[in-house]
Amino acid sequence: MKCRVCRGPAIIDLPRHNANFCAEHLQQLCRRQVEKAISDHSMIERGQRVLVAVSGGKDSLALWDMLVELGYEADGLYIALGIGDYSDQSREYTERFASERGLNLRVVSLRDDYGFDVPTASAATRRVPCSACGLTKRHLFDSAALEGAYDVVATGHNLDDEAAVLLGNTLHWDVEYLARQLPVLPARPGFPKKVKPLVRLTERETAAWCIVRNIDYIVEECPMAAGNRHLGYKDTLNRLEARSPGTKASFYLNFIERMAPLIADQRLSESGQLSRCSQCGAPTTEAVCAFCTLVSKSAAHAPVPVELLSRSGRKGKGA
Ligand code: Q46
Ligand code: ZN
Ligand code: ZN
Repeated sequence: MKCRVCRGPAIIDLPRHNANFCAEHLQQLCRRQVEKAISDHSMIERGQRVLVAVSGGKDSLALWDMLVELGYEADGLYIALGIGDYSDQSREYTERFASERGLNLRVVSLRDDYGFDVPTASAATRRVPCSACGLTKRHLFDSAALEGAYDVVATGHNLDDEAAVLLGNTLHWDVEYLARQLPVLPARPGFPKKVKPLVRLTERETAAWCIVRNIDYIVEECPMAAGNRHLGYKDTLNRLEARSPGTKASFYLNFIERMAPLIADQRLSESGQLSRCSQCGAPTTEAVCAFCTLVSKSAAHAPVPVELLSRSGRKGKGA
């Protein structure tokens, strides 16, 4: 097996590119795909400060590594969600990555800083765990970005994630969600700009990046994700991809290029009438925002062990 570029020994075959690559040219390919995503969608300008949402998994650590390598000023934010051993280990991987590279990492602990964790919030609010978790993460990333005067929040959603969400939205013809499924969300009053620079890379490619770059990451998935629909869509797409390499990329990237512009006017109005939360100042349609409501219910609830809830998670990444 020879590298397509240098004809040296290859370490990975990528059927969607109909080629094999050595470690050096795999990195070149990944860098080019990320640079293309950033420039095609005007994600980050030179000199802007980026806050990377890091979870300790391969995608977010690869993203942080690539952004720094590409010369962006990128700090990390890790949220300790209190999901048992999974959270403890993912925090260790994240902290080790940051300290070995001398990068700035901010850690927010739901239990220490807000008096609750995701399993308890799920029980206290009767939301599925990923809903309570997603709401919490969105709020904390938004507020940390605004407080720290970051220009952009970057998340590690990859091609597999986005294609799976697209498949779900398409199967339900959820036009409003389809119209919003873009790799960039512009800043709005009270909300930072959000970008997904890995949308042109598969998870196999981000995992390979981590291996060749000596990045140790948590391999286990969040226990709350087990059996969710998102994983089912990924599995379906993987089977299509195995039969016809390139299907996943063409499904998602052609949607973004050809279809999304045609349905752009179906986007839900997100500006609406927003006031400020009386407790935290975040934009909200109510007197108190959904996050502050969740905090007050969850912090008053007795802690719920993760084992009680780990089978009820419904949604993975994208929450
Ligand atoms: S961490 Fe949170 Fe994910 Fe776990 S509880 Fe769900 S949303 S699956 S990316
Ligand atoms: Zn090569
Ligand atoms: Zn609030």
